[in-house]
Amino acid sequence: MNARPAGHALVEALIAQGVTAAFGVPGESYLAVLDGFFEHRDRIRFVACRQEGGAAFMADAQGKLSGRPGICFVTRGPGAANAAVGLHSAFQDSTPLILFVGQVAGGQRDREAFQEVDYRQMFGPGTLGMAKWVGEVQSAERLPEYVARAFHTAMQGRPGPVVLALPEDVLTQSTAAPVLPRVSPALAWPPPQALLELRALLLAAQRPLLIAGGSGWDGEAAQALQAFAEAWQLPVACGFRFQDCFDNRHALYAGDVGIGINPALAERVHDADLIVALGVRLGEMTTGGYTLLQAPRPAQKLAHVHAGAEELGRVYAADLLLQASMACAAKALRTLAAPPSLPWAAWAQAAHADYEANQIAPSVEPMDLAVVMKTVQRLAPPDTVYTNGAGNFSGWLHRYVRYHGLQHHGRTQLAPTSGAMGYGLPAAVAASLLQPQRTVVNVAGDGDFLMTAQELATATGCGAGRGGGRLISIVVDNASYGTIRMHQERAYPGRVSGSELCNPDFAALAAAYGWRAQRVDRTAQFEPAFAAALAAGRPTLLHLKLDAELITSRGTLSAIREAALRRRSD
Ligand SMILES: Cc1ncc(C[n+]2csc(CCOP(=O)(O)OP(=O)(O)O)c2C)c(N)n1
Repeated sequence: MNARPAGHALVEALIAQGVTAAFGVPGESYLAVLDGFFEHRDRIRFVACRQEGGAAFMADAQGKLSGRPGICFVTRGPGAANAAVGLHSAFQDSTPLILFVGQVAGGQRDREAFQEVDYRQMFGPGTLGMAKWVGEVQSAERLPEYVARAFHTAMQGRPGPVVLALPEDVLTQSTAAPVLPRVSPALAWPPPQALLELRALLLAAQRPLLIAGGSGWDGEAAQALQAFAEAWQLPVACGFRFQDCFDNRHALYAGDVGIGINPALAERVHDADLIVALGVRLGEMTTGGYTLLQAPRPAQKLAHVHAGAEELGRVYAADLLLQASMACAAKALRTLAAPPSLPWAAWAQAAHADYEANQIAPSVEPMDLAVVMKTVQRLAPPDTVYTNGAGNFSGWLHRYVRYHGLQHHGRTQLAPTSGAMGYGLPAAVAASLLQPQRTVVNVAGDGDFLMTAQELATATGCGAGRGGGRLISIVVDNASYGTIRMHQERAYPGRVSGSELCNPDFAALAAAYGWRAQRVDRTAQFEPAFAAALAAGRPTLLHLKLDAELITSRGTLSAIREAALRRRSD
């Protein structure tokens, strides 16, 4: 191997891992790497973002779409601090991601040199919820070892983010270190005995429910899950923001278990006598705050299949714990022979009927978001990717869009289980850039959108939304941090504090960044506006006005306030 700066060797290592784009904000701390990107610009792209939070969200979207680590580069302390939101979101979503961070030269360590931070302390595994592993490259010669470990660690077991610090003096050293081959994650197959135990649990059940989700799925695994569900006629629910694990159009689909759960599905989780949790963490969102499944000993029988040993038995005393990667688990389950007749046919049919009934909603004026979401799905191509951040607006998206199973076109949902506001626009930009033939629709709240609105410029700069697919952002403007307002009305009725917003003209804002933009005030205006966005050759923002009174897809602000006041006077 010819000698070259370690910064170049790092870029070569990324290329060998199959990386074609990295997201970041440049810093003087890693100039040698930026020079490596220049050297290899015909094979890999450095996408210059406008804030590290946006860059890290883009890398998360890259990780979700590809199943391999998303790549983010940031400079020392300030860059790392800004990127933290993306790291935390990747952790909660179990998204493989590598955050490369500039670090001061070895000879300056521990002096609180310019922008110096100890990333092991800042993000270390002991910090619960930020990174699986934090490493610091010790020498140019060992760079390949560190990079390979970062890829393995991000993908293996429960996938997640890792941080690799890059001391400046290491990056400029000349090295003949080799480029290691592409890393494949070591996968865990379920042991045959455990599969038989799972079969026995199924055979003893009357009202089983499968909840699928989490990370590590691929198209074959999703197809195998469908085959397993069909063979056993199992109703399948999806974990919060993992709705594309199972095709939402399938007759066994029961809905998603998360914020704003269909009350009929919540009841069904409660009434099930066996829950098979496949790939999902049994966290607060999936368990209805540890109530649908009571902690630590649920009323239902529980079989939990997860890739991370540390997630198994973490909260719940389950009847069966099974460690397996999601790329393998469903394929193994598919081999389990089902008996000729199953006692729960009516239960499974009712589960899907509840999902279908939940698609119907009374119409509202002047802006009906149920109609909007259904229109989007009717007009958008079937392989459309939907992205969102956090806020009540996402409830309409999750409820009315039927996410296609990822066996058909790969992931169709990019959304943070962490509930991180600002995720949707950067994720949409990344998806559009990485898979330019696909249409990407971002649905955002007004509060949510402005957290990362600067990435409108990234989209314009990198040419996102100008391939065969379209890039469309729908901003739902209710002049409020509506979710918080809703919680306020529940807990402190009538005392509005800190949740009102003074908004810009979103259409004018987007136009200033070179986007097409249109304001939509009434439901009837939406369909032509969305059709025009699909026909346009550049990204479009649609600015939808919504009365904050329509606070969720299920109720109004005044009803929530009145109920709270009634509770007080009782
Ligand atoms: C980064 C971040 N900050 C704060 C919150 C708390 N939070 C959750 S939802 C929400 C309001 C979202 O407002 P908006 O995007 O306007 O959507 P709406 O709820 O009005 O539909 C806030 C502040 C969060 N989840 N993430």
